[in-house]
Amino acid sequence: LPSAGRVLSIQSHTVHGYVGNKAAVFPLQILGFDVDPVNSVQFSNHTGYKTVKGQVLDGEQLWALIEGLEANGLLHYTHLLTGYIGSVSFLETVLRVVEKLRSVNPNLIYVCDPVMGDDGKFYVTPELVPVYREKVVPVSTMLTPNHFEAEQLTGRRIETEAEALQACVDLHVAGPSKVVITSLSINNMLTVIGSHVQSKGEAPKQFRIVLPKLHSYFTGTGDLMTALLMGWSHKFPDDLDKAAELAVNSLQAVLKNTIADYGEAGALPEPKAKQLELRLIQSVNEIQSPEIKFVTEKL
Ligand code: ATP
Ligand code: PLP
Ligand code: PXL
Repeated sequence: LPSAGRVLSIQSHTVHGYVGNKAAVFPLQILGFDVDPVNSVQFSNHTGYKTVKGQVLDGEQLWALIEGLEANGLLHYTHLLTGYIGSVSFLETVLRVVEKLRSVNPNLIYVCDPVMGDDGKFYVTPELVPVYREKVVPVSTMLTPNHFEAEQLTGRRIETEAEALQACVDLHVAGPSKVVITSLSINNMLTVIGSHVQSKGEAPKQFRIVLPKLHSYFTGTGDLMTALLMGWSHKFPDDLDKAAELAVNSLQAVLKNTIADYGEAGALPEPKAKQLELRLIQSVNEIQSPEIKFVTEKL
């Protein structure tokens, strides 16, 4: 079977549990990619636990890895994937990586999850906002902000679906041809909004997928969502509606399996508790061939 492509995935590593690269690498492998992970941090666990120990990679250390690959002629990537990035200097180095990878492969697809925060709150330094906005968004191919991040990147409040669709248009103008707003909270439902332009300046194709909100708090779902969107977009490069439908349905199946597994063990924590871990490995079939329960509505 031919490889779907070779991905450089710059994300967190947690020893225990599934966020960052631990949430992205396995599904991408299942979908046929060769994945080369760079671990931007190595932590014992994600930050929802009471203690976190570990190490952070700095920009110079990231660049050293790129130099090693380059010296051996190993820098040919079809895709770059980035998620949570904690500092301006690391994000600036990621920009150098984009430029370097594009000098080797001008067709490099850069999928960026501009992780900054959620529910009106930052979990990174707000100094990252102008860097994402002015430098990263323009070089990304696909962008997967949540509600809060889309507001930060456009500088405008998003309170209605129409405003979310307009935010996608603004982001297309700034750079990416594919935008998915991964979690818009409207009427107590969760709406995923997608938008795709074939070429600059044309009217985008837009869609929504509406999901019921589950009463648990998951960590790593944003990372998994972006990986699945990237994976399915490779199979359906001109059909973001379809790619997003597959990604969303895989993800919902993972969440269903996660809740069922904790529930059976009598270990389902309070809805607000943040120690749930995705049952990713147990969901290999649902990642490979999701059953479609939530459908895309074209707008
Ligand atoms: P990031 O901060 O990484 O950009 P995000 O905030 O968009 O990501 P999540 O809020 O975790 O990430 O949502 C990503 C996807 O996970 C949603 O589109 C939805 O499909 C699913 N999801 C997450 N939490 C829930 C929930 N409580 N109920 C139903 N679906 C959920
Ligand atoms: N909290 C912190 C500190 C994070 O770094 C992240 C990472 O994105 C999250 C929460 C949310 O994770 P996700 O949106 O992938 O579920
Ligand atoms: O995107 C989730 C994530 C990534 N990296 C680290 C995290 C989390 C979520 O808590 O702690 C280090």
